[in-house]
Amino acid sequence: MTGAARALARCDELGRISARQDALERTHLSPEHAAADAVVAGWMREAGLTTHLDPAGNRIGRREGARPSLPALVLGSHLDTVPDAGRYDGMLGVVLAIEVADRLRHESLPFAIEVVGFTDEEGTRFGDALFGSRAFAGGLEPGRLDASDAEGVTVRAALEAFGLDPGRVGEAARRPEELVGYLEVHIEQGPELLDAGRPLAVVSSIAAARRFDLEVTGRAAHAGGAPYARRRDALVGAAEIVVAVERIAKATGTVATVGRIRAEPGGVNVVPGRALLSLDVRAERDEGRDEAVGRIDAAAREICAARHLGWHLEERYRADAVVCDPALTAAVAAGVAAATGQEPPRLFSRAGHDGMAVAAVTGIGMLFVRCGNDGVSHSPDETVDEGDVGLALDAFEAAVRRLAAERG
Ligand code: HGY
Ligand code: MN
Ligand code: MN
Repeated sequence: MTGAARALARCDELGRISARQDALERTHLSPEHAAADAVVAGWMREAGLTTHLDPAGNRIGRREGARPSLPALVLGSHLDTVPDAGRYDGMLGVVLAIEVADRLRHESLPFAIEVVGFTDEEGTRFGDALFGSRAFAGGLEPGRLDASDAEGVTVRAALEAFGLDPGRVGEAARRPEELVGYLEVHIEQGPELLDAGRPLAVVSSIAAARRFDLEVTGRAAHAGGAPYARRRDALVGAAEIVVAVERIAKATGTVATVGRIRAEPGGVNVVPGRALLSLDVRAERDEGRDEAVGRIDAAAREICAARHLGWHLEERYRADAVVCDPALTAAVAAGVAAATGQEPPRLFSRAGHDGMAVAAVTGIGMLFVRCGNDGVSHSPDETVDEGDVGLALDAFEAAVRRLAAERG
């Protein structure tokens, strides 16, 4: 079985570890997280890595370099998913990192190799994202352990239920001198490589992002007896805001998405008195992101004022744009050229990644793999081509070998 075939088979195996029968959903500190963690730990051991779960719930496998306790080149991605996810977002990067560690297991390298399966890159369960990678980089915000999920379970309680000590999460933090850099292979999660007819790309930077909970408040009323002139319909106001979000994002060259909306009280014969929405805004630069947020907020206030509605937005997540490290990016580009015979295209990533957090403690480099099926991701229709995955694995291995050669 080739490394690419084994990697895809392992993505299929992880794709079957889900909280739902009908779809893939595996969230932070869930029983499914524990089950996937155990499987990945076994694969790490098979690849010659010594493995442990760090205090934040990240699965880490390590093999020493030519001498013990050398700084580590970290290879990895995340093991958690969005609701109704695809099998490759995150998982492909972890299993390919294990394949590279396996290929290099007999090499005496000038650095240690660490493979990391980060937890909670998506933020699906508790709302904020990058929990594992921010803990790894020592950047976990105060109060993160007090966030709670839809059942009211806090991160703190979930860590304890998972067998971890919330008081020790800070010990997951790594020091810059312990690390050589971080490389992540990830599916592109868009159509650019598909449209260009190219299998791989080097990532230049990762987009800036902010996420919000939005609340529009009106007055519940009878769907029959309430005349329009007296209605304060929160859902109609929210609908106008959703359209304004798309208009403003297009006008500012950013991307903004309302992924979730809920009307309350939710009776078919009741004018909604409250509407709750999510908002996800991204841009290549922090300034562009923040300008779009400002314009969306202003437009929403105008819409709500005209309809005598209340408006509130609360930020749940913020990540500034991150530029990939030039030396690591050059190694990834050289690896792609060695594997494909072509210089790779450079893309900025509109999707967020753990590298946004890890960049706080060491340089990052990323390699994108073409997505099939119109480039769709965050969907069970996510696909990759085995030949592309084979090229990605060869490019990933070549990049690590080049970094080893550079460090002598
Ligand atoms: O939302 C993102 O961009 C990433 O998939 N977490
Ligand atoms: Mn994702
Ligand atoms: Mn991802």
